[in-house]
Amino acid sequence: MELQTERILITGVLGQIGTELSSKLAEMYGKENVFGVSLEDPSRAEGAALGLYQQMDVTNTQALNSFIEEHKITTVYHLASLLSGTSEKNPLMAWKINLDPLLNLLELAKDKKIAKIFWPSSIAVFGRGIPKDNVEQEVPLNPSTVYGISKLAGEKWCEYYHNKYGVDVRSIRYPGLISWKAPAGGGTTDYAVEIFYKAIEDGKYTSFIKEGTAMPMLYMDDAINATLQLMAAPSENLSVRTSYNLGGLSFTPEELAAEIKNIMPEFEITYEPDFRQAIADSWPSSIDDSVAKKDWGLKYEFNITAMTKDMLVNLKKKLASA
Ligand code: AKB
Repeated sequence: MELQTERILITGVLGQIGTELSSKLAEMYGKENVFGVSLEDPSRAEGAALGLYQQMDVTNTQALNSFIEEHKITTVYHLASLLSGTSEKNPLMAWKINLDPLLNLLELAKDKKIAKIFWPSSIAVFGRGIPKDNVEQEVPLNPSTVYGISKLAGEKWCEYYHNKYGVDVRSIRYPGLISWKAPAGGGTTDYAVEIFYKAIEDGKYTSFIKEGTAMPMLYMDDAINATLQLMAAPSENLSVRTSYNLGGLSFTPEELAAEIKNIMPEFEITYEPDFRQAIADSWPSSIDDSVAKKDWGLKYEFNITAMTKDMLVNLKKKLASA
């Protein structure tokens, strides 16, 4: 196969990560070389930075493979996934959606029909038997959620296809991602996005995660930069072919509320934990990402204060113009 221009497909393109990643990739490679698919109605893709959008269920292997062939796709950012909360409610569907399309793409890469894959894993791969803080890259992985189990299996498949067939698949264990352009959906860390919407709309927020629960989080700008850095790194620099730890920030709901209060003094937070508290309790509080820093130069720009300020400014503007 001759690969000259990078032609990129993003699955789950209208989701929280895909919305921002597609704009960046369009700037880098030209909009005409960035393609997107998701379950959403095409009307939702109006204005997206995409050469072409198609409504598609990525578990439909035939539809996905025909699209890849027809548009001469070279690189796939496979973001379509069910997150932790939704997966807990639909375990078998989560397994199917989170694993089957990944295996199909790994097979395509093995057969040299695509050249490179990015696949998101999660801090959900961690579980019991390890310290809560500064969790290192290589530790025993004992996830207790169906989402974590599916991500752990996916990581091992990525490593297997790389070691056995030389497939160039790269992955990051994302922490909770915070962003204002597209809403989060179905995750345990979503409270840290919802809190901003409610602060602006109602001046108060009831958190489904209780006080004292620290989780690893990251602002979307830093997550997108890290993803692009990893994908641009020379293959020989990458020592991890399961998935790289990404630490970012670590904070509790009350610490985030205090940052919001610094800008909006009238803001109030209350707590009503639900089933997602048990998921949060099974995850680490903070992550050691020194391997990503060493292998491909991971770095961050946003701390919790800068992130809070940026979120409030941009989300206020967005909601005012809606
Ligand atoms: C979730 O909460 O499910 C996700 C994740 C940490 O992978 N944001």
